[in-house]
Amino acid sequence: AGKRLRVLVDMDGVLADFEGGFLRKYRARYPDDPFVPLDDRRGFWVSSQYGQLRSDLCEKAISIWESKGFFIDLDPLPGGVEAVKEMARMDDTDVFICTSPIKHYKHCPYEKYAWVEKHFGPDFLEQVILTRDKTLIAGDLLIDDKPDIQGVEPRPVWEHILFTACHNKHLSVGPSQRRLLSWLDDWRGVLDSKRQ
Ligand code: DGP
Repeated sequence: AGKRLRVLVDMDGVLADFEGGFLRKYRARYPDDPFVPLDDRRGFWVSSQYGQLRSDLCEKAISIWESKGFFIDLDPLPGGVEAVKEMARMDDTDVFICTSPIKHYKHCPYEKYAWVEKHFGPDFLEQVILTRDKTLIAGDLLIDDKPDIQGVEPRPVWEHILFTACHNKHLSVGPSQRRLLSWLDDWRGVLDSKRQ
């Protein structure tokens, strides 16, 4: 019998459709301004690409996710909630939702908890980790759509599995970096590969 497997799952871009929710609310609020179609998204930071499109669009983009209701209204990405619930039921497996709140804290942290309660139920709030530095969190796997996950710990203990998103799908990553293309991909195989 091996030790328990600990899986850390990111929220925005992995469980919750941040990019889709952003684009929908941005276009509703700024219908006369240009936007970046999801197929044209490049780079993790939405505000950087909007700022490159036109300098005033950086702060308009930021205004969207700083608004009340942005995070709670995000739709679940296909299969994600079901996959995490299944992981949580697996023998010898602990799963945590590991997410970085934005620094505008008025709505985001509250709504992240509310989103987990809405889609997973109140008992699952026990599994939520809010941190701006994921390198400090110990786990066997971190499933996350951000290509470069850095912090004060130079040697995080997890293996980062890059979850494919519109902003990272064209990135060529090193041969050692594994990807999950979506929740239809073989996430069970990835977990099994880390079990002793
Ligand atoms: P995480 O996915 O846990 O690494 O959290 C990153 C958060 O930052 C998530 O809520 C998405 C959000 N985000 C995306 N683009 C930008 C941006 O350009 N600026 C800021 N401040 N946050 C962004």
